[in-house]
Amino acid sequence: MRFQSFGSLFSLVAVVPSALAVLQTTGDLVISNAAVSPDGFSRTAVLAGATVVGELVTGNKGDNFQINVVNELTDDTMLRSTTVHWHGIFQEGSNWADGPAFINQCPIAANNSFLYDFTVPDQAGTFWYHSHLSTQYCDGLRGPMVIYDPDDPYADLYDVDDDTTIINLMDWYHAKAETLTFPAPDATLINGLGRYSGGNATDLTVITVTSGTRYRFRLINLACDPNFVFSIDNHTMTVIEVDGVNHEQLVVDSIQIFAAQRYSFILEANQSVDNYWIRADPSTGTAGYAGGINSAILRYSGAADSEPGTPAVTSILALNETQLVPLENPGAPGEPEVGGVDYALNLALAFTGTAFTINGYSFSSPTVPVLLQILSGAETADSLLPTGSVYALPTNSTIEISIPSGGLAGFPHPFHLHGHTFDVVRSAGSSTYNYVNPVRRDVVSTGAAGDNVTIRFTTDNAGPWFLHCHIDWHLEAGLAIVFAEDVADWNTTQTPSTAWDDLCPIYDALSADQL
Ligand SMILES: [Cu+2]
Repeated sequence: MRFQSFGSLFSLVAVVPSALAVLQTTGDLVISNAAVSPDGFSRTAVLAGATVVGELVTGNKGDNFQINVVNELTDDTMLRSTTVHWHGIFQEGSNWADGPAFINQCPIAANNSFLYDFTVPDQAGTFWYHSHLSTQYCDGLRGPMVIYDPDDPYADLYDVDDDTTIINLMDWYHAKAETLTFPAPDATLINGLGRYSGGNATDLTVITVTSGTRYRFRLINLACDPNFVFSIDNHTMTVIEVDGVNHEQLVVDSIQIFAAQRYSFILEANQSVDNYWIRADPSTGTAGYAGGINSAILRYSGAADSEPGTPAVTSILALNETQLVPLENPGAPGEPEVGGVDYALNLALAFTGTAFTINGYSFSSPTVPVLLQILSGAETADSLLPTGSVYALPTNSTIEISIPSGGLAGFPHPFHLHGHTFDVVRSAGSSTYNYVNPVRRDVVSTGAAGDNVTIRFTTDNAGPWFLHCHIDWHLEAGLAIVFAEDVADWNTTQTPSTAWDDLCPIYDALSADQL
């Protein structure tokens, strides 16, 4: 089906309401069930702030956040408990507020609330939040989070940077996550609207720009699985931020963005007043743009209220990760040679046909959160559960992790480390090692057969930190480990709230239909 064959196009295109709810540093984030039909197919979802794109959470660099997650989930055909992870936030000194269930906390039971209290002293940029309980975020619990920098070094490059310049890319499933095994998504949503193959020509998101104005767009991949090749017809994009880290300007015409990654780019509205396709071609699901799938609309003020007629063109300036250079303090810790660190670890990945393993162990959640195991008396890192999946890291040390993914089933796997950014000294698609100024980020594609993506960071943040594939179906199938950082000091460095102490007893008392 081609969009030219549709009938009354003009009436089918609607502008997304601009008055999105915003939660600024402090307040309630209500998690609830509701029926939604972002692509014309109605299903019950798990929502943050009652919208398909969860309520925007914002603050400034240096702010303290006090976000009270209120669990009003009632639908027992999906998980009723929840947690929220603040993706990319270091949580230094507040590991208990990081969010992953059974690593950092027990889930929040329905009809309960839990206060996430954390400070963001030295980070700014584009982040997001999502459920970190099983595959719950695939049912909808995900939204953007932006930390603004009042002293942004790139402030002179753009005129507009607000809640209208956030571009949320999502995969969307018509079935509930618990019923799915390694599924393909039904639709791509851009800012909460999209179409599915074989569906109706429902409303698409319209992003309006004014000719002559420069915009800082914040692109977020909130997907459970696909990476997207993102582009905007007739426009280049100047990338300035990668996963909450400022980078030197890099002009591109397309961006392959993996699950959980973010980019800020400058777009100058310098083309003729018209409509242009915004494209996000997914790696799984239905590719292409037939019938307006995987699309949204960039509309210049004054242009007709219609769908664009611009054709898809071949990218000639695709983003290449090896060309990204951190703006501040570039350079990887350690010596400029393979293994030139205090502690080097190789991750051998495998797939059994149903489960993923790392160095022979498939991750499955312990019943007692890793952090609580120490606080409640476990003596040594060796005794931490789950067996084979927890690695004690020496404190104040340089760390190198190599991940030869070798075309493992389901590749490319985007790996995310909690509690840190890392320097990617060897990127996917490259056999060159760069210790001088490699990209710094918190999610990296581990590539295909022949790749050996290698990252470095310094252990300066005590606590248990999850390292996992951010394809949520793969995490659920065990593609994860936990780093126990400075474990000997958790009893003094980790100070959870009393409400945190109460989470496990409440959760453990739930009956099966209340989980
Ligand atoms: Cu994966």
